[in-house]
Amino acid sequence: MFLWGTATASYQIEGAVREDGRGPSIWDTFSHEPGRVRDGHTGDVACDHYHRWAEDVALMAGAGLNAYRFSIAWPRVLPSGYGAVNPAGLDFYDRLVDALHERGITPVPTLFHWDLPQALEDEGGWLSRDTAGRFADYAAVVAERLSDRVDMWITLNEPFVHMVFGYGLGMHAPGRTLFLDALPVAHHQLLGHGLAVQALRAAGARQVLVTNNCTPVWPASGSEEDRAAADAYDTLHNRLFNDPVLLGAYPDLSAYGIDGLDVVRPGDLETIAQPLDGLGVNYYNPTRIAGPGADGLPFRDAGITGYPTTAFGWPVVPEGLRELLEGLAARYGEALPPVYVTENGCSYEGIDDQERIAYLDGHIAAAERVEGVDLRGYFVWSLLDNFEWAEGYHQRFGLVHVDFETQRRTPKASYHWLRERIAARS
Ligand code: GBH
Repeated sequence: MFLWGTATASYQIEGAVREDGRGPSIWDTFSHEPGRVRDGHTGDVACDHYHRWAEDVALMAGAGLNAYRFSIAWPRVLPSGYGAVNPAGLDFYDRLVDALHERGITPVPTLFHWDLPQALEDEGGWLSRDTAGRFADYAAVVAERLSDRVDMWITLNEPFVHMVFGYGLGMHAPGRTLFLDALPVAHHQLLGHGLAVQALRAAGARQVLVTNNCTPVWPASGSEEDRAAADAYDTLHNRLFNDPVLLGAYPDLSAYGIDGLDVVRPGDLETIAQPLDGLGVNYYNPTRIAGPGADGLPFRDAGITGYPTTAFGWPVVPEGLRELLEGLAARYGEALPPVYVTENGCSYEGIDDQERIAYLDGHIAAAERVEGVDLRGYFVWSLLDNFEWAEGYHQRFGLVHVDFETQRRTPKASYHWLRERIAARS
C-alpha cells in the first residue's frame, strides 16, 4: 500500500507545554528568549493539538489520507530526558495511535524532531556522546508501549538542520554558534539513530527509518572552482548523513580541512549502518553553490533565480525531487532501501491556495516519473498551519488553515484537491 500522508512535529502543533507532566524542551527555552523567534512567538499554545487531536485526525480522514507522520515529544515521555517515565505523556500518543487506527490511518511516529529535553541540553545536548544512549533508552520506552500498534518508526528528523541551525548558526534551539565545531552533533545524532534502531527492534518495532533532508546541489557554473564547491556542499548537507547510514562510512571531509571526525570510536559505524527498512527524504528545493565562501568555508550559496518562489522565498523546482531521488539511486545503488518522501510542501497565504495546489501537483507528478527507486510514500508538510520555528506563525504550510486566535480549522482548496488527487490515482 502506497502511503499518502501529512507530516507534523510535536513542538510545532501540540501546545500544552506545561500540561500532564511534560518537562521543558530546548524549544521552550529558546522561543522564550527575546529576539530568537520572529515577533516573540512561542509554541506554548501552537495549534492546541494536544487537546484537539480528535478533530485533527478527522481532518486527515476527510482528506482520504492513509498515513500520518507525527513526532513524539521526548520531554513528555521523559521530562528530564532519562530516568522517571511520565505515563500521562505516553497516554497521549497511545490515544492518538488508537484514533488513527480507527480511521484506517497508519501511524508513523518520529522520535526526535528537535525538541530535546532541556535537562539533556544542560548536560551538553548532542555535543555529548551520552545523549545518543539516552535517545536509545527513550526509544525503547516508547516502543515498549506502542510497538503492538505501530509498525513503522522514524528515529531522527533532519539531523543536518538540527546540527547546522541549532548548533552551528544559532537560528534554532539550542541557539549555539559553533560553526564547524558543531560536527560532533552529526556523529552523536547518527550514533543515537543506530542505538535506537537496536532498541526499537528489541522492543518489537517492525520497520525503522531515518529521515534526512536532502537537496540536489547545482554548481553555479561549470568552472572547476564552483564544481569543487558544490561537491563540498553536497558532502556536508547530503552525504554526511546518508553515507554512514547506508554505506557505513563518513565521506571525505578534506574540503573542510578535516581529517575525519575525532569523536568516532571503533564500532560506531557498524552501529550506525544497521539495515533499515526505508529512507525518509524531506525535499523542499535544490541549492545552487559557488565557491569558495567566507569564514574559510569551501562554498557559498549562490541563490537560485528563474523559478517561482513560495511566500518563504524558497524556489519551486518540482523536477528537483526527481533529480534528488534518482541521484540517491545512482549513488547508493543496492544499498538504497525503499524511499519515502516524508516531507514536501510550501508556505503560502490564503485559503484559496492555488499556488500550493500547483506546487504539490508538480512534485507528485515529478515523483511519478522517478525511475530506479522503490518509492513507497509521500507526506505533505503539513496538515495544519503551525509554529514554523524561527519564523513563528508567519509561514503557513498547512493544507488546513488555522486561526491562531480561535483555533478554528478551515480546510484550504489544496486539502480538497489532494483528496481528489489521491482518489484519482487509486
Ligand atoms: C523542515 O525543515 C522541518 O522538518 C519542518 O519542521 C519545517 O516546519 C519544514 O521543513 C518547513 O520549514 O534558502 O531557499 O534554499 C526544512 C529545512 C532548511 C528546507 C532551509 C529549506 C532552505 C531554502 N529547510 N531550506 S533556501
